[in-house]
Amino acid sequence: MRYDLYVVTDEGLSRGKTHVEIAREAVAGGADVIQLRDKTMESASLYAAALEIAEICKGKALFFVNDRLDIALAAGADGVHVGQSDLPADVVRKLVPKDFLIGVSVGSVEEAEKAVRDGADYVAVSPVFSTASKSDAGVGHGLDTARAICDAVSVPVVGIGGLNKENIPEVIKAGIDGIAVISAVVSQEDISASAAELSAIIAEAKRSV
Ligand code: TZP
Ligand code: MG
Repeated sequence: MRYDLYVVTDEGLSRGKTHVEIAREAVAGGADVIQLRDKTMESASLYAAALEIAEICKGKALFFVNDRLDIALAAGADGVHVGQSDLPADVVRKLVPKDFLIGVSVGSVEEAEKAVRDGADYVAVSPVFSTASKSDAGVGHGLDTARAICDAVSVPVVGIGGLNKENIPEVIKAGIDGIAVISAVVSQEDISASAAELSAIIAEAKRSV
């Protein structure tokens, strides 16, 4: 599984673009993963968006739904992404088909190790740096914590929070496998070009580690 460029959709930060438009443009630019994230949309609309995004991602990118296991399963997504206050990963694991992927947000080595024991396929260090894109994200855990988590677990480790083209090289250097972003792609004028640019920076950074 490739988690190199992981784009999280957000209609509040996208200059008016819908989740589906964000996903289409990000995948066209080479995003490896799309996560549909919306805390307020009604289930029917979220399901409709998820169905379209599943089609867009088919054969091109992995597709995760944030938090909403029901929507992820119903729309045929590749997986669900849960946080520390969502349905626990071990409970999710009991409810899903064998090949269904589970991602878990973590902020410490202990949380990362527990997530893996509970059946996580990847963990996301969240947030790596402080960010205005998520009001309750909290203070960034920083690169030392990111490095410690990468050393502690054998599943892929994604980083999220304040990541951009300037800091990607140092984040990759810390051992992070995947760069998850909202604003560095979703808020840009040209989503596809921004995704392509970040993908190239990630690839170059990985060649130099
Ligand atoms: N989870 C932790 S930080 C964050 C989420 C969804 C927001 C990331 O947005 P940005 O703009 O890439 O900092
Ligand atoms: Mg959540």
